[in-house]
Amino acid sequence: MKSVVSTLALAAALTFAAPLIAQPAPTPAEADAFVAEAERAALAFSEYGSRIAWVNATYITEDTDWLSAKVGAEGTVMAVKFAKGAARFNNVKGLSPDTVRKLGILKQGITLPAPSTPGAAEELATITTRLQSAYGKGKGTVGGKVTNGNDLEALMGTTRDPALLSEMWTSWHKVGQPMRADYVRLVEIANAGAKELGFADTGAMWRAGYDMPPEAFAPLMDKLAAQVKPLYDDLHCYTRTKLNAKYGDAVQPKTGPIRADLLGNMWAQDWASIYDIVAPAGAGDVGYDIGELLVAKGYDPLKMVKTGEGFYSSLGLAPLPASFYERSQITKPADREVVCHASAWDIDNKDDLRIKMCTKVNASDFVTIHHELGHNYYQRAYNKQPYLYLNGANDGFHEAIGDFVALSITPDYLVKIGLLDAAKVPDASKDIGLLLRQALEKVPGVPWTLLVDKWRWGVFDGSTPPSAYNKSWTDLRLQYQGIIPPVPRSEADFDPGAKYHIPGNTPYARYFLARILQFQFYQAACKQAGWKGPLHRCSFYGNKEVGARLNAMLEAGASKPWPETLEKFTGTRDMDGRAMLAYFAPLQTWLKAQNKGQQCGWSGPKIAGL
Ligand code: X8Z
Ligand code: ZN
Repeated sequence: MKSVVSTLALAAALTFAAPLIAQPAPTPAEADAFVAEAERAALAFSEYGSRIAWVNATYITEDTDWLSAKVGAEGTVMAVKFAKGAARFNNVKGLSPDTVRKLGILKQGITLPAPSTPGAAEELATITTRLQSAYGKGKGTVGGKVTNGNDLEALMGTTRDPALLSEMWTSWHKVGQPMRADYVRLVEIANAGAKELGFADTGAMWRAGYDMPPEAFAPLMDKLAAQVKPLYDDLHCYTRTKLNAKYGDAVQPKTGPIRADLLGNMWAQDWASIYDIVAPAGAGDVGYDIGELLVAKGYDPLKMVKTGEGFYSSLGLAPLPASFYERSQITKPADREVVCHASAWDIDNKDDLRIKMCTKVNASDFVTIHHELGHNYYQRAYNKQPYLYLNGANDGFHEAIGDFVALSITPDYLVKIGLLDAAKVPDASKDIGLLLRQALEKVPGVPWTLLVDKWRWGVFDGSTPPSAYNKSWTDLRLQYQGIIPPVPRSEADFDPGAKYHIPGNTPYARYFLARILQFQFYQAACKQAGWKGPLHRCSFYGNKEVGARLNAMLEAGASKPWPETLEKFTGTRDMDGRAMLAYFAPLQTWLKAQNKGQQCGWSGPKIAGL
């Protein structure tokens, strides 16, 4: 239905309801026929589901919620039948590799399964719709003024008054409170569904989608996180010192965790907006700000999107269809409630591509546009694949494409597209500033993207009972991010509900993988382009060879195990944090020097294995 995020869920969700003839020993030919019928039926359902989801997300009303819940329940019922049907072929010998792969996708590709109990799928779909729409309609306050979530998000980046920041943070987090009971019930239903499909719980099902033994997935994430943790710790320490200098001991002490609302982002997941506070003193500063450049040059949201498209065109990818501009939601409609959280959609599995954003003219949304377009180009590139392969090599790939492209937004690139005057290109003495700004955008996402699904996995497997939902969230935030809420929390709160992907039920490990993968893709593309300078100055804008190789990776969709696809583009079969570390290496050396004499780190529960 919506966005790429749930395309596969839908794929599986769209599962068909064809009558299955129980046979004691099914044959490979029957498995092939089953898969073919599944793909046919899923494709037929897909556009119907997507159009309803689109209307609901771009026009939240009682009626569109009703429609969305109805189609969601239909999709889930079909998906579950499909997954169960696929399991009939578990022990059949002589299946083709494609059939084995597709049966696997059918068995584990549902985000929230429902059990066969009458009414369960309907109840689950009603809950998920209600949660998503509650988030979309959520409001907070700034100086007592009621403000929508999208505006609050942007204001967290520009406000520097700690009392207002605390108010925005606290009022927005109230959005989660009424979701708690629904979430408890959602977990019960989805877990019952996952058990019927042979999984221990819903989280176990989510971890089964990575072409590796499911039990190897969490340790892999921990290993990758451990690679990058020293860089995060250095950045945390340096940033805390700067925040202390700006706000004083009473707001941000010199030691211990950082106050979560001071980092320029509602969830402290991207700190780029406080570059002005953190910038190296004096000559190291980069001397330009993309948001200011966009405003100065008169960019509007449409021009920002066209500029993003221009990057992909420069690689040799075909332009977006006219329907993209006719049907996308690029800015927030003034007259109705919508889900503002950015997403990319492929309505017809061919070329009815759209983005849904509430774009503001700032640097963060400029990057998000490239991110969303990455999904759209991926979707179009794999549109010749069979239905069950209409997806990323893994979900992290899908999230990484646009981010990897956006890493090419270098000063030289900005000159090429006329945003930055050539005379203003920062010289090598400003590299630390450039890297620091990139680090603020990218590095805090590592612990954050790790912990979101750690929280959900704990909720799904029961180790975090409802009575500890909020405590577990706050503890993980302290443990991994080294941050604390500006005001005390209790189990009357449900802070996870104030982050889109929890009420939106979008698995989040994908963003963790993307954080790692985008630097691997970028390093490989810069090598393909013959780049010789410092990695962070490389832009592959206009490079048709990189474009062709990228397109080959995208066209493969989910047809091959991801290590194969990764190897073709990068030469390695492993996800690896070293590309990210190489990119930031000069900065890390500098941070360590800046942090001399500081008591880095924060107290809190120790992270196992780190
Ligand atoms: O949700 C998104 C995209 C849509 S797939 C805007 N992201 C995560 C987030 O906002 O939390 C991109 C970065 C992480
Ligand atoms: Zn995305």
